[in-house]
Amino acid sequence: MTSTLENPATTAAGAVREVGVAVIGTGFAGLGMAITLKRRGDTDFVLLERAGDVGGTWRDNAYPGAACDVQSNLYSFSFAPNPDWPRTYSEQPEIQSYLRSVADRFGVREHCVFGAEVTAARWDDDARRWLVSTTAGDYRARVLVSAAGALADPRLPDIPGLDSFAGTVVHSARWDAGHDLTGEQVAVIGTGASAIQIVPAIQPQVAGVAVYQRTAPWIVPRTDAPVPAWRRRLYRRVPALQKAVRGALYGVRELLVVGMAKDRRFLRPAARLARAHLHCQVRDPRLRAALTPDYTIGCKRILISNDYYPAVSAPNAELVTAGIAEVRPHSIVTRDGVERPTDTIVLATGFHVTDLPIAERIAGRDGRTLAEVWADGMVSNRSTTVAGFPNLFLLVGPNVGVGHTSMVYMIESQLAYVDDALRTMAEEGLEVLETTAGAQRAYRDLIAARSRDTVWLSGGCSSWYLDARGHNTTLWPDFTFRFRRLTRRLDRENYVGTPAGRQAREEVAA
Ligand code: N01
Repeated sequence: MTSTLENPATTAAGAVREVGVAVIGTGFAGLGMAITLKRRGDTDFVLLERAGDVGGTWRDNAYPGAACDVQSNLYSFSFAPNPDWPRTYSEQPEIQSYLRSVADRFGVREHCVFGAEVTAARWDDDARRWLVSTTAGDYRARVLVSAAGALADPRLPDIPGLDSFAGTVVHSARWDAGHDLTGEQVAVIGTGASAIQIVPAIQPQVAGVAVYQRTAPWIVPRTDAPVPAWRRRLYRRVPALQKAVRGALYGVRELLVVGMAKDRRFLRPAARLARAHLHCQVRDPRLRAALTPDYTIGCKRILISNDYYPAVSAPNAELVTAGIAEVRPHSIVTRDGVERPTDTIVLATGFHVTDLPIAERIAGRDGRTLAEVWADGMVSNRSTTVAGFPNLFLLVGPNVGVGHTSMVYMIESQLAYVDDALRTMAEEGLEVLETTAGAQRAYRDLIAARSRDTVWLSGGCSSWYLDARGHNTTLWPDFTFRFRRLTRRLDRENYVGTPAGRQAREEVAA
């Protein structure tokens, strides 16, 4: 594909722009896809971004205390190491600025159309193109890549009376930086990865913070530290050293898979560490009991923090475990009848993951949306393609999530797969490439078999990793290097390809 695209500005009203590849989103996945395309010499593509800047999840999650709980040396693109990470675990502003600098360095920004929310995408079987409608105009694309992310759309809890609340309600992923919490009575609902970062960040500032906990999380110490200037210099002079550190971090984290997916006994040291951490940081036995998890470690994401337990133990903090009965205009009432005056409610209640909103907007060959096809659970071939949805690639799709290591590693594995699919299409002169239902069934069976003995299914918790039927449709249930091996090359035998000018039906029958 060669480019005729000089300026991917908003299309004129009514005009439909022709592009080779339309990519939805500009987070790690979208940017990575753009860079992969450029490396192929392909510049005929657009990145459709609903917001006004690149960054995706890391742009949107700008709540106080937002930081990554995977070391930055690992949580970054392998092809764009950053010797200047200021800390072992970076905070949101550094990660966002890294993504912006990657976009600039690789010339991705000129392909971005900002303010372009994809409202619908439909495969036109006659034209063999994706028709993509956005709030900034319409596109016709040969290939559609959804890099919309799994942690993109906030999940709001269904709590009686929440709509009647007269104060401020804010979700962790839609933080209002202009709202000053100083001196307020704040309610934080949820105790996941986001909440345990928000609570210590706001506790010193507010008059009072009530943390509404439904399930106590497992928390281990955060071994964070500033990266000294000499080490940054060393990384700059000897990039191989930073690469080696990255490799070591990857290897150590991968050991967790043994405990989570193979043999539960290997999780015991992590559980002991978490219990000792709680014991050291919380002296009050009643509070400690309330903070003690009642399920196997690893069933939900293992959290890392040194300041969450001290924050909930502070005199102006309260851990509320009674369960929320209702929200009133100026208070929250728990099931034990206690009413707590509240000025601001922080919803740290997670995201739509097993019911991705983007899936409701992408319709395949027979007109059904991904959401409809996935009504009984998300299925795919190699987490990336779906039967009935030709020339569509999903990044951060079903069963590609990881709780123990860097998501960027998984994204790069998928990028190699998409790259090989595009190469195959070009080499074989294929206009259409579609995976088979059989390949999808085989992949679903592989996921089910490898998930069977994992802590996510039998660890005694409910988590966003599982769908409404209790199936693992989000996590990759094995070592991540096995996913990389599986996606290194396109499994050509699992695809039907249609050359330009040939009838698709003939090909499928052949
Ligand atoms: O969301 P979550 P999150 N009433 O879904 C509770 C990534 N991340 O935004 O456990 C009361 O994990 C819910 O309770 P329960 C990371 O992958 C990464 O914190 O279901 N409570 C839970 O406590 C993470 O896994 C970083 O019983 C309600 C919380 O809300 C993912 O994002 C940082 C409720 C939701 O937890 C999501 O994390 C932050 C209700 N009606 C996030 N509904 C890094 O550092 C929900 N809850 C990389």
